[in-house]
Amino acid sequence: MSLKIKDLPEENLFTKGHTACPGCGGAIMAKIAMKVFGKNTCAYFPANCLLVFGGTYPLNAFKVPYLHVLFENSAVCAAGIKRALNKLGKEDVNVVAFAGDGGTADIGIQALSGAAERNEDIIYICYDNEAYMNTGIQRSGSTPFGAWTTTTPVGSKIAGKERFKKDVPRIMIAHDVPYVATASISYPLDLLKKLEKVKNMKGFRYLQIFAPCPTGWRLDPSKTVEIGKLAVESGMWTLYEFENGKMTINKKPKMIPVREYLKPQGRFRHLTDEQIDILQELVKKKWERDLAMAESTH
Ligand SMILES: Cc1ncc(C[n+]2csc(CCOP(=O)(O)OP(=O)(O)O)c2C)c(N)n1
Ligand SMILES: [Mg+2]
Repeated sequence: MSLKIKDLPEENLFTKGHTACPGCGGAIMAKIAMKVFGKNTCAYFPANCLLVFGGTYPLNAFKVPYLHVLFENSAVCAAGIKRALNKLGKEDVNVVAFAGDGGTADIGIQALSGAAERNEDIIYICYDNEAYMNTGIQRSGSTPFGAWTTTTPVGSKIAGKERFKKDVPRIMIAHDVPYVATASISYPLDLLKKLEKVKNMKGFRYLQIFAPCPTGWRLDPSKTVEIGKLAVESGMWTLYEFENGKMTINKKPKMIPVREYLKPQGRFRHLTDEQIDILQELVKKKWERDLAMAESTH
């Protein structure tokens, strides 16, 4: 039976009193994830917003043991602790790394890849806000094409990021681990299902959760959930899971024009019609590719 919102415990293990910006998608992710994972969990954070707004003494919001590790090595730290806990006979502890997209797509990718290749028995969550937000909105490998960041400025010669978003879930699929999924804070039931699944599985589990950042995206903070829905409905973000070699698409996008997703966000305000066409074409190709993969693996 799949988990519903009303089934979640009242108690928060990621509590109020943290210092996230209004409308932070990462905070929503942490609150839901910790309700599913429960008390028997320990968490590992490389440098990121979540650690800073939720795990800094004396304002720590996480009510489970957690450790701040280096930017480069959250996956291997989590894996080492999991092995140590097993040796102590504590095999039922959920060991979870909570990394940002920068700590995943760029700086932590060698540790992530190594841990995945060894099929370490951990849960790795990347909350994807599409830039290095904690240090002031620098572009990461996960920043989408065209987006303004402080390191992809808008000027007369360049206009936002010139390269495309690095597709880390597909890189993880190539590691042939037991479970890889994409999710979004805007689709809580789908997210709950995936969190519950990773909690109850063994081996390396990777979940990349779309987590809008109103501050970095120059978005009205009341629109966090809405923009996450537009990302999925436009095809910019696909909800899927890859389990034991099979890929399943969890939501077929309506394929609304990508422009509808871009419009509310100041980080895309400068885009030309030509750049929007490039993104629209990219979305189409990505969807066709995901669909083909889902069909070929079933
Ligand atoms: C080796 C290293 N380089 C740079 C930093 C500075 N730093 C701390 S948090 C951060 C941004 C993290 O970005 P991301 O992983 O996307 O998480 P977010 O802040 O967006 O939640 C950076 C660059 C650091 N702590 N360690
Ligand atoms: Mg980030």
